[in-house]
Amino acid sequence: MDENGADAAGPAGAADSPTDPLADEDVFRVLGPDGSPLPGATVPDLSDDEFRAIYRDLVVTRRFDERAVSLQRQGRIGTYAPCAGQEGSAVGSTHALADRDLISYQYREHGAVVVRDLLAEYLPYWMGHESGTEAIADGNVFPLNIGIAAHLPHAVGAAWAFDYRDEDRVVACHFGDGATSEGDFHEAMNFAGVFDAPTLFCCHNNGWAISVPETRQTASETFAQKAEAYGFEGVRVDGMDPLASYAVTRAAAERARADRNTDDGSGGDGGDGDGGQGDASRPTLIEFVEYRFGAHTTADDPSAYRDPDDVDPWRALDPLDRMEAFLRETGRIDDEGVAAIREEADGVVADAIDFAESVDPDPSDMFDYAYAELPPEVRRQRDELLAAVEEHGEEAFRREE
Ligand SMILES: Cc1ncc(C[n+]2csc(CCOP(=O)(O)OP(=O)(O)O)c2C)c(N)n1
Repeated sequence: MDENGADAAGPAGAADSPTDPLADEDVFRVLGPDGSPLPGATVPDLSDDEFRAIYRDLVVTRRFDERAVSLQRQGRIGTYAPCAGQEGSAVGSTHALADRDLISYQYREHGAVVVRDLLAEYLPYWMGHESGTEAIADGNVFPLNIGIAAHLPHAVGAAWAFDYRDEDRVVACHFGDGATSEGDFHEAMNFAGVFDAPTLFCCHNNGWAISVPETRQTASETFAQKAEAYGFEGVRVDGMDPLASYAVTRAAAERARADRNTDDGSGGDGGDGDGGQGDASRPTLIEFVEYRFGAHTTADDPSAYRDPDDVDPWRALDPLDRMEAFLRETGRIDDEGVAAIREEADGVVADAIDFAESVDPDPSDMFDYAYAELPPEVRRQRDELLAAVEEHGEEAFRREE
């Protein structure tokens, strides 16, 4: 068996991988596979421009993803985590938030950064520049997190702080199904449930944690049901349906805001219109059921652990195709509109790449962000580096092309 869990008999876990995306009836959907609203489904009450903005952000995210993989192959960025297939949940859910709400994500939800219009500022991160994580803070996005589930307690802490300070803000914390096997997930969920921290736990069940299929990740029937143990609601939604992702996140954010700012005499009603007499603020666990079309990262080869044919039924649910079909069918976009958005996306991504490649890295950056005050040993290392740069010149420390 190799390090990906595959053996000579074929991809390990292939039989366990989810192959029928529509089999589970408890998954909330607005759009059918062809982009038509399902019978009886409530389409979110958005303006034509808002619907088109969701589509535009999906297209920008897909374009970014294609270019990022290509940049990595050319050696122009480091290892990258592709998101194709998963744009609907990141984009749809972020559109459902207020700009003041905080996003804490894992490493694959690039669509959230696109919605916050921070692509150019963010891309330098993938080139190894610390400025890429610093800049997105201005758009209320925490730096991405490679340590699986390690950001969940921090996200809940931030949410609890918003509550403590009577700030009308919620936190959307994104992570994969693999994160649910970490202690941090359970500690964060428990704390949020006990202390009403206004947190949206956004679990992206993309079928895999690298080579581990979801059926080997948990013996629970669903990831959403784990919320029950912590005393709050868990919902399953089609993460490849941007409108369903929007609707579920919107409802969860309203639940998290409920009856906030009411015990300080401010008269706020948390936006639920009941003068503050409504239900208590509650967190929600949202399980986005979706699929990763490509590799885990540019360092991974998924053919080692899954049958490439398994992807096909999920490609039929492509979030971009469904959103485009919905817009066309409802007369909100035509060929010209689609072409204009694609052209705009090409430009936005090209500009982001130009910007990122123009960033002049400062080697001392690597010491600047972990500590408010540098511990003596780290300060000594920084001073040593700066002295060496002074003596030998910066060029001596740059990688040879
Ligand atoms: C604490 C920790 N353990 C192991 C890893 C190695 N690792 C990187 S990504 C990954 C899989 C994560 O899968 P999942 O949470 O489902 O998210 P996905 O990559 O599928 O989006 C693992 C185990 C890590 N980064 N952090």
